[in-house]
Amino acid sequence: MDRINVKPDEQNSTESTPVDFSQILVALIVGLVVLVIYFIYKKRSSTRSTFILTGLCDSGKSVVFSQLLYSKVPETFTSIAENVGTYHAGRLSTRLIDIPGHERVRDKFFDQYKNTAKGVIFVVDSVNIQKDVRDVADYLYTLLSDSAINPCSVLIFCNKQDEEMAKSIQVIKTLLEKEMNTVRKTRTSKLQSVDDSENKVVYLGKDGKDFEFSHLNQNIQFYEGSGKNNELENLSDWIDRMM
Ligand SMILES: Nc1nc2c(ncn2[C@@H]2O[C@H](COP(=O)(O)OP(=O)(O)OP(=O)(O)O)[C@@H](O)[C@H]2O)c(=O)[nH]1
Ligand SMILES: [Mg+2]
Repeated sequence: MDRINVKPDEQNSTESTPVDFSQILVALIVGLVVLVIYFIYKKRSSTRSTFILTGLCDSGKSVVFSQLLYSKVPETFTSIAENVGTYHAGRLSTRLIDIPGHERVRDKFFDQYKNTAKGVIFVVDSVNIQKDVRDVADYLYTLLSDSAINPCSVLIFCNKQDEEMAKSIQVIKTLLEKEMNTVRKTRTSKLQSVDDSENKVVYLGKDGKDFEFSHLNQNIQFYEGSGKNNELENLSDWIDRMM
């Protein structure tokens, strides 16, 4: 009988090597960790985290900005560009952006930052509010109509309360609600008269009811204080709560 001689290493090559499951498991875990880190990083970089100071010229935005960041009153001039700085609260920090109030430039800067905003601080000059109410309400209506602002909390900060002639929060709120009502009427009737369906006017508030801030879905608060005297505790607490 013929014998078949098979060399030992030839014999081995026909057997399958056992699969090392522990290596596959390690590779899977590493892949999973990398994916989780990637998604956390992506989410962080795309979430809204900045706070924007806006409002009419001379309302005191740059003074508030400087007090919050450096605890000092700056020598201010009409801003022509934004101020950007880091606001610290304990171990946390966030970016604060002071937008110039001048009509010609504020939209450009606001558009640049609005999608990064978590909160918008709308600064009002409590002394001149009666004189300025039309412009203040008009700008505020435009801001609140902007869909980019929908996810933000909005703080209407009634500044310059150190002045004797400053109006109280309640007076300012009532003045603004009345004027926002007029702005809404004017904008919607203008649109109907020209039948301009391209330029959509956002109807803020409840249909058929006078305008009230409480009718809006957004979280809108009114606080008062003084940038000049660094009476900004309620404002900084509001930022701290959202950081
Ligand atoms: N009395 C008083 N004056 C203030 C206060 N805050 C700001 N001011 C004064 O208001 C004026 C305008 O202040 P700014 O901070 O430059 O105003 P702003 O809103 O940055 O103005 P723009 O940069 O032009 O948009 C300056 O003369 C400030 O000294 C305040 O709390 N009380
Ligand atoms: Mg300024």
